[in-house]
Amino acid sequence: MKKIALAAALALGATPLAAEEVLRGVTAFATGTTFSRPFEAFIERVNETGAGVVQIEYVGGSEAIPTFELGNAVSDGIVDIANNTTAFYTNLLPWGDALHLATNTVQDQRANGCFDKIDMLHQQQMNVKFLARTGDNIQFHLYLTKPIEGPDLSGLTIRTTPVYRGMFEALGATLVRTAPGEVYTSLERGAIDGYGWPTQGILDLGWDEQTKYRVDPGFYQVDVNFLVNLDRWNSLSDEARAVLEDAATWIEEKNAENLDINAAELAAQAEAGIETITFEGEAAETWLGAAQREGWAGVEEIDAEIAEELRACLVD
Ligand code: 173
Repeated sequence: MKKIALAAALALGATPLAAEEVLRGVTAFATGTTFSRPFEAFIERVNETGAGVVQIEYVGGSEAIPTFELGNAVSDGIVDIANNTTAFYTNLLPWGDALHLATNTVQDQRANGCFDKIDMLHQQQMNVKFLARTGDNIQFHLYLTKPIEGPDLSGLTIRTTPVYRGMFEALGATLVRTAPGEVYTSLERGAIDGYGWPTQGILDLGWDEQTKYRVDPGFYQVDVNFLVNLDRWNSLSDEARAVLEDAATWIEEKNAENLDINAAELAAQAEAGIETITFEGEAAETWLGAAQREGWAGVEEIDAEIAEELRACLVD
């Protein structure tokens, strides 16, 4: 393709075209599932709008690079662009947990300067450009194989990531951290009594077969981010960067669709036999209070200054 473009340009007597840039992209989630889908739509968009300028070659998911290794891989330039959530790269960005404590949207964060702050911190501390945030309007839940009466998780072994750790620990759970790829077999073996996961994606992964209850209300807000190796980002032409930035804001607008997708997903969970345990009144206050308190306490403990700065622009 490059050769043809060059030959065509020469034949026309024009200046040869700048070589088309090709970025290798990897997702932290299974390909074709909920949290890879926006990245896949973004790649398709870039490959259309960036023809002759920049293309993304979709290498794959956690079978290509293990989930918790993807942060290192994009930081080191082994991967050029990654679809990843902060909970999977806390080794590089320990305060990253702040992102899912946001109560506003990525559009708000672009408008109030928060996005630039988050981008700058990613660049400085992780050598990546923070290009886009997907997952707005999706919350997290606790899913269980056995019922509970109230917000007391003592005696339960729960699969976690850093997202839920502080909250579930404060409520008494015993925690095991695993990548999403290990959840199904952990449930099947009875090694865990439940797991934290967002509203969307359970059926996609087949986990409904092993899940009996979802606990409501949900808490926090999903962040699944597109990260570009900073050296690679800086090596791109302005035109290539513009293609990527345009596709980034295009995919972020689609975050609004999550409200409808959530409704369909909750209906499908009920259809699949997953019962809802809903905390109300004092129980709901304990549940959500633990989420907020422990979430921010964790970030403050890591970096009080960043916590204060981000809280001011992530929380309405
Ligand atoms: O539970 C998880 O693996 C997790 O932390 C997460 C974060 C964002 C989207 C999906 C899952």
